[in-house]
Amino acid sequence: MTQNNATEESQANAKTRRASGEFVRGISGFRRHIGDPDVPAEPGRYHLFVALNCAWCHRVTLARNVLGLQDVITLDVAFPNRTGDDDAVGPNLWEFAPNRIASLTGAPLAECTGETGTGQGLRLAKNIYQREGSDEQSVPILYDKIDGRIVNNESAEILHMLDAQAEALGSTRQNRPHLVPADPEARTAVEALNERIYVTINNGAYKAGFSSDQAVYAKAFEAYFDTLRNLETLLGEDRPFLAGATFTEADLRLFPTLYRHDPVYYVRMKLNGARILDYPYLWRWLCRVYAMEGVAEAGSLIHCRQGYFGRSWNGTIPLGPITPSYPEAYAQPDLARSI
Ligand SMILES: N[C@@H](CCC(=O)N[C@@H](CS)C(=O)NCC(=O)O)C(=O)O
Repeated sequence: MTQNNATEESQANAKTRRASGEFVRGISGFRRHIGDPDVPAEPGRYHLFVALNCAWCHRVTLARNVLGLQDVITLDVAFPNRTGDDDAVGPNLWEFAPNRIASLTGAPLAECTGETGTGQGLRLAKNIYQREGSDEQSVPILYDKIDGRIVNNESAEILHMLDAQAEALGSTRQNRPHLVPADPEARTAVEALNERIYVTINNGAYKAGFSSDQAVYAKAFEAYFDTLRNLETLLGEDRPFLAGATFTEADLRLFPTLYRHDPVYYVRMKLNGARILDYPYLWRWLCRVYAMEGVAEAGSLIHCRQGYFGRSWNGTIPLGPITPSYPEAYAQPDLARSI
């Protein structure tokens, strides 16, 4: 399988790089596609396992919603914090625990579900992989409820197949966006944006926040804000979306990171060079996408804050930002300085 820079990062010398303090993301192992001979596009057949604080899962919940597939693809939501060090099953595992109390709210989280996709009420995402002899444990997972098998666990590929098969999967959404443009030139432009956004923004945020080497952090920090400045200029050329007049995959991929920037990443990933609010075109783009049908419901900043802070440092979750508060601020495009 050839490595695609817009989807995953090089695993070259991954061990040495990790040992020297660089955060290196692994590769997803399940890579079948809806439309393959044994993976027919049928309404109601597929299920998604996600966590709402996971930025990669956010891609697939966004695709499910903007493509109008909420009624034909079912969804389970894991608790934002993974298992603790004292858990008998081991630490760092996604669990389906609808009654677990969130320290941020002092109550269970309404969006969290049990595991309903396999029909076995499993506790962990890891258990879904174990059934197929795999030791993977990540989310998102696209699952086939008819033959009881995992189809794919790579968000970039999952959103492509939902886009390509939306009609056959039963989408009834009028004027739904086409995430991958039909026009080859536009598609090339979107792919170039995808790669830069993946390397410096989507994965770059983790490279900055999770690396324990100052030089690696500083390089990721510079690349992140360099791309934000570049995208600000791009959107300043009188275009509502990154690739022009219509919403594409490039916008969908950028949104989860910028949605998390001011309320989470600014502190948690040490990306405190600026807020998105300080970029008037990017801010208005963020509000424009947030206002699209199905976008607001596809994510949760409560889950993000609980997930990113709930098990870090001393476990307390920052209560800010207060003025403005988020996500309410995303309904105020004019909050950013005038253009
Ligand atoms: N390339 C995958 C990455 C998925 C991923 O890294 N998910 C994280 C959550 S944000 C995870 O579950 N990590 C746990 C692990 O890999 O053990 C995708 O985009 O779907």
